[in-house]
Amino acid sequence: MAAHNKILLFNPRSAKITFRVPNSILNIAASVEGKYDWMVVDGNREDDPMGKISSYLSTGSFKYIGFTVMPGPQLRQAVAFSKKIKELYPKTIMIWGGYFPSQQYNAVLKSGYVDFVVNGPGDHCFPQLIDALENNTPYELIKNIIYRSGDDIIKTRKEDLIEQDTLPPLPYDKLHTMYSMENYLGKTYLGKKTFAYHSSIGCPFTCSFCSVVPIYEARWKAKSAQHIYNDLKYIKDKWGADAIEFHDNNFFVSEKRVVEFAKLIKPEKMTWWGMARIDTMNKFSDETLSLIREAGCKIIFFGAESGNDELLKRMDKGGTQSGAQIAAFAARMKQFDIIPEYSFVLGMPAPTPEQVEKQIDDDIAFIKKIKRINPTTEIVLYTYSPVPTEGSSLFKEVQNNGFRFPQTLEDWVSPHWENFDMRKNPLTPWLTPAMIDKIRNFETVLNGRYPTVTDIRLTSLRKNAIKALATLRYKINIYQYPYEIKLLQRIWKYRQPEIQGF
Ligand code: B12
Ligand code: SF4
Repeated sequence: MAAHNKILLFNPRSAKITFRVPNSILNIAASVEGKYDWMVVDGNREDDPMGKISSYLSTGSFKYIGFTVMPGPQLRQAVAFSKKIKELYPKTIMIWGGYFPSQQYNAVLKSGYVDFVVNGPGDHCFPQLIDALENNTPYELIKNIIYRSGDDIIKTRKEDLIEQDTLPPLPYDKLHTMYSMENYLGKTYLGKKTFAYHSSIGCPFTCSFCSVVPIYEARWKAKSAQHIYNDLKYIKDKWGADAIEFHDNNFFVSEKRVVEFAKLIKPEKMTWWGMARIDTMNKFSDETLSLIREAGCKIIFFGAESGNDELLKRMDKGGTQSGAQIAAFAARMKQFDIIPEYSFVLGMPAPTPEQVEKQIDDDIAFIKKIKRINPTTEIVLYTYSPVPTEGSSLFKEVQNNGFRFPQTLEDWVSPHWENFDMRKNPLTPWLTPAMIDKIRNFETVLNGRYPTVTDIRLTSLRKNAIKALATLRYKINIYQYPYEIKLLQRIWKYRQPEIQGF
C-alpha cells in the first residue's frame, strides 16, 4: 500500500532570474531522506506552483507540507498558498521554517493556517517532529519548535548548533530528478555556471540591526575545508560548475579554514564570492589575501554599514570596525585585486530630525570618499529596517521612536510593508519622505556614475551612456529628480544586487 505520510517541501518564488539551488529546503529534505518520502516544489522553477502543489496534495498521500519563508515576495506567495492549501486540504499539516517565521512566529501561528514553526535550524527537529506526529508521541520537548496551545504560543528550548560535518549530504541527485541541476547553475559575473553553497551557519557577532543575531545568538558552526571541497568537486565534476557563491552569513570567520579551503580549491580554477567582516579580514595576512585571490576569490561582500564611528558603536558592530579602518581596508584590497563590495545601512534613528539628516549626509560623503580611494569598490545601499532583537538597546530605541511591526500576516504582505522587507522604504517614523528620496536619489546617481560590474547583461555602450548622464550630477552633488538616469536604468533593466541577490 502506498504511504500516506509523504512530505512536500515548497520553496516560494524568490527570484525572477538566476535561480539558486533551494538550499534551505534541501537541508530539510536531507534530514528525512531514507526515512520518509519527500518531494520538492520550487516556486522559482514553476509557472504555476500552486497547480503543482495541488497535483501532489490531491493524491492524498502527502500528509505534511513544509514552506521555507523569507520576508518580501517569498512571504507573499507563502501566505496566499498556505491559506488556499488549508481550505482545500484541511488535514495537511503545515510547517513553516526560515528567517521570517523564526522571528515573526506570533503573526504566523495566529494566522490559523500554519500549524508549526521551526525556529532556526531544522536539521534535527524536523525529523523529530514528524516522528512525534506519526507516532502520536509528545512533541513538546523537541527543541527549536514553536506551536499553538489554545490561546498560547509555546516556544521550546533552542538546540545547540549542530556540528556541520555530521549533517547528511544534500540530495542533489534526487532534486535533479525533479528540477535539472544544470538550471541551478546560472551565468553570473563570477562564471558561466555559478553554484550557490552554504558552508556555515550563524555568525559570532551581535550587530544590533541584523536578523541573524536573534536566531543564532552569536554562535557559528562551519563545515571543514575538506568537506566543502568534496561537495563542490562533486558538483563541478557532475554538472560543470565553474564558480561559487558562498551564501554563509560570514564565510571568512576563520583564517585557518579559509587558507585550507583556498589551497584545496586553487587547482580547480573556480571563481568565488563570499560575505565577510572588514575588521576580521583586515587581520588576515598579506599572504592569505594573495592566496585567496590566486585561488579564485574575486569579490567579497562586506558590511561596512557607516563611516560614522558613533553609529557603528550603536549598531553594535563589535570588534574594531571604524570609519578609518573601512577606508584603509578598501585601499588594501586594491593591492590584491579583490573587489570589496561594501554595503551601507542608511537611515538610522537619532534624537532629532536634523541629526538623522546629518547622519545620511555624512555617510553619502563617506561613500564618495571610499570611491575616490578605490573606485572598484561596489556600493550596496540599504535603508535601515529594524529587526526584533528583543532586549537590544537599538530595538528599544526604535520602539521609543514609534516604530511597530505589523501584527498579522495580511499586514505583512500589504504593498507598503513589502517595501520594508526589501529594505527600500522602511516606514520608520524618524525618516521623512524627503530623507528617503535623498537616499534613493543618491543611489540612482551613484549607480549611474559607477554601474555595478555584477550586471553582466548591460553592455559597455549602455553603461557609458548612463555614466555620462550621472557624472556631472555626482561631481556637483545634485541628486534630486534623477529621472533621466532612472529611465535608462529601467529601459535597460539595470540590476540591483540588493534586490536581485548580492
Ligand atoms: C540565498 C538567499 C537568498 C536568495 C533566494 C533563496 C531561495 N530560497 O531561493 C535571494 C538572493 C533571491 C534572496 C533574496 C532576498 N533575501 Co535572502 N537570503 C539568502 C541567504 C544568503 C541564504 C539562505 C540559505 O539558503 N540558507 C541556507 C539554509 C541551509 O539555511 P536556512 O535558510 O537558515 O535554513 C535552515 C533553517 O532556517 C530552517 N529552515 C529553513 N527553511 C525551512 C523550511 C522548513 C519546512 C523547515 C522545517 C525548516 C526550515 O532549517 C534549515 C536547515 O537548518 C540568507 C542568509 C543566510 N546565510 O542564511 C538570506 C536571507 C534569508 N535573506 C534575507 C532577505 C531579507 C532577503 C530579501 C527579502 C531582501 C534582500 N534585499 O536581501 C530578498 C528578497 C527575497 C524575495 N524575492 O522573496 C534575510 C532575511 C532576514 C529576515 N529578517 O527574515 C537573510 C537572513 C539575509 C540577512 N542576513 O539579512 N535571498
Ligand atoms: S557580522 Fe554580519 S552576519 Fe554577523 S551579526 Fe554582524 S551583520 Fe550579522
